Amino acid sequence: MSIDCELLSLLRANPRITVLTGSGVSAESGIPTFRDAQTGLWEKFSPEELATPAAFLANPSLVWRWYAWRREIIAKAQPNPAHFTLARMQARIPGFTLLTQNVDGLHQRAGSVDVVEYHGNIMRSRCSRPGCLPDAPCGEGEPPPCPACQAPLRPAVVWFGESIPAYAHLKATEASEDCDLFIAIGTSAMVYPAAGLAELAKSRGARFLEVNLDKTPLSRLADFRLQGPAARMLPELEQALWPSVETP
Ligand code: BV8
Repeated sequence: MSIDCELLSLLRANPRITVLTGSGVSAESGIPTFRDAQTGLWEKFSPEELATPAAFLANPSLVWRWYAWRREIIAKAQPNPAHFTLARMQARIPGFTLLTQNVDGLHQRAGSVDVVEYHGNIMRSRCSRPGCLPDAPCGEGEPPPCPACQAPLRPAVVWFGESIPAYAHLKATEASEDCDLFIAIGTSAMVYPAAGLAELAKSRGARFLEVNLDKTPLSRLADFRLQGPAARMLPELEQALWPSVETP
């Protein structure tokens, strides 16, 4: 794969880089993307139907079991070369911020630090009563009761119709406003406000690289595109940048 030499010179000029990942980065770890049809028991539901406060209110047990099914898949998954490459890039580039829409925690397991989890983390649970426990241990039950107030626990993710946690929103906005290069990897750019971050970066003068299997609504904004699987594209980008680096 030949990489745009303008992109390589930009990457070599110690730029401030903000990366936004979506479920396409975890696809090669065996975690279904949101666009992939759900399988088995869950094939008759769409994620948008289940990942909402209304769905949880109406049928907490169904929603809890959907998340338990996803947690099981994630617990068995391993980070893939895309995750590891991003962790190495973060270690080598001082002004590197990683934002993720993914809730699987694979970036952290690959060694990335200070990951901004824009939509939370599926492996953590919190009390469904606002202001109660923000992080609670899971006991028995589908869903288990909060150990503090007995209200149902819920996964610590951001559902459709819920606001982005203030800290994540602030960090992501700042990192998108103040970067030289914004990189969107494995996201269909369908969900807002995450999908608006690339446009925000561009409006502040950043260049934009999109890494994806296909085109997306963001492709028209891209200064550079790497079309292909992230687990191959990112290691190849790393090799072109730093030929000596040993990628396992
Ligand atoms: C908000 C956590 C303000 C949960 C997720 C009506 C009422 C309220 C809000 C709205 C509304 N209508 C619209 C909205 C806004 C709404 C929204 O955007 N809806 C969409 C459906 C139109 N957004 C919200 O509600 C957000 N909050 O607006 O707050 C507010 C508050 C109250 C009232 C009004 C407004 C909150 C959204 C957060 C939802 N939570 N996740 C959980 O996981 O269960 S979203 C979830 O879906 C993911 O986190 C991610 O963000 C999204 C999936 O997108 P992708 O990651 O991009 O994945 P996808 O499968 O789509 O695409 C994969 C891509 O990878 C593809 O492009 C594919 O080509 C590529 N790919 C595949 N394999 C590879 C690859 N690329 C490279 N390599 C590969 N191997």
